[in-house]
Amino acid sequence: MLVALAGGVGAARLLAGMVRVVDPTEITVVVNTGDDMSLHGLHVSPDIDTVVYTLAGLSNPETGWGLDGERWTVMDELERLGGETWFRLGDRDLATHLYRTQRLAQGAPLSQVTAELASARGLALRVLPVTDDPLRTRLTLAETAPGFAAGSEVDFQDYFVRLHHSVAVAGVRFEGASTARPAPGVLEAIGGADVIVACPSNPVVSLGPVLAVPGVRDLLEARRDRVVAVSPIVAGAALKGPADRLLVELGHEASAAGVARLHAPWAGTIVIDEQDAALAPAIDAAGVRAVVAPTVMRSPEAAADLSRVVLDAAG
Ligand code: FO1
Repeated sequence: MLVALAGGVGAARLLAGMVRVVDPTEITVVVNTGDDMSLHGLHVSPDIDTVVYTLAGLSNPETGWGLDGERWTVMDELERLGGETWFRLGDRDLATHLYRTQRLAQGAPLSQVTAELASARGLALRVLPVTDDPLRTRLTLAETAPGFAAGSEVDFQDYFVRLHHSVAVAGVRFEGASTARPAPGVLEAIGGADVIVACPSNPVVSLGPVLAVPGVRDLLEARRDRVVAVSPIVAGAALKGPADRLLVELGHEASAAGVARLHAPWAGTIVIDEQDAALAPAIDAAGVRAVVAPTVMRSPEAAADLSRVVLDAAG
């Protein structure tokens, strides 16, 4: 049984390869919910939807989020009304948020709703939110940004989308983490997994919230020899998103070695790209086994090859 700890686009890409190598019914994905937001009265869970859409073959290949072949008639009309359209919700994507919001209002936990949505999209693997409780990533800005003063705290999507994550960050916290409980099945899956994969997600704002849910980090540390991380940083840069800048802004090193050191307490192995092969000795010296392989996934086949590397690394 394999468990994947996942954020958004990078994780979804790896998982699209993983399901070609591992029986999907043997895979449980534990997904970050710190990016979730309430917008237009709807509960939006971007990282869950990115994983589900990508694995269902429905996602927009350019953006990595939302549905492919999307129409925007609702957003266009909302624009005409003067409504909020900075966060783009496509016509079909809206159905997901309408369904999720309605089911949550009926009292169904997020994990149940997520299972229904994954099943409706034909997925055989299990997709679990890390928690059913409120968990929201908040970032403190290190400088002024349009509409926000230096030192102000913003929601994740304000930082990521409204501000295009082009603002320095002084701090990150995960509101609700201290009282959040792992969703049903999360600790059991991690506890019973033969392999635990930390997907190439943003270590700070994608894996950070997952690890912040009480019980998760402790269990991963206890099972460190089963955990294989894939570095989201290649040659000192993030392939997508602000991971490299966030690492530096928060006092870490934006390199595969920096990621390895950050994950060292709970990830015994890290797969790093061939461009970072020279970092392997430093990573080994940090007590993490470095496995060098191509990690840039330009196709599902490449993601499948990387998945094989991860499985081999786990032994
Ligand atoms: N990202 C953007 O940069 N602009 C958007 O308008 C946007 C809309 C959106 C709608 C649904 C969804 O599931 C994701 C969406 N994203 C958008 C991406 C989202 O901000 C990121 O996928 C995650 O929150 C970070 O991984």
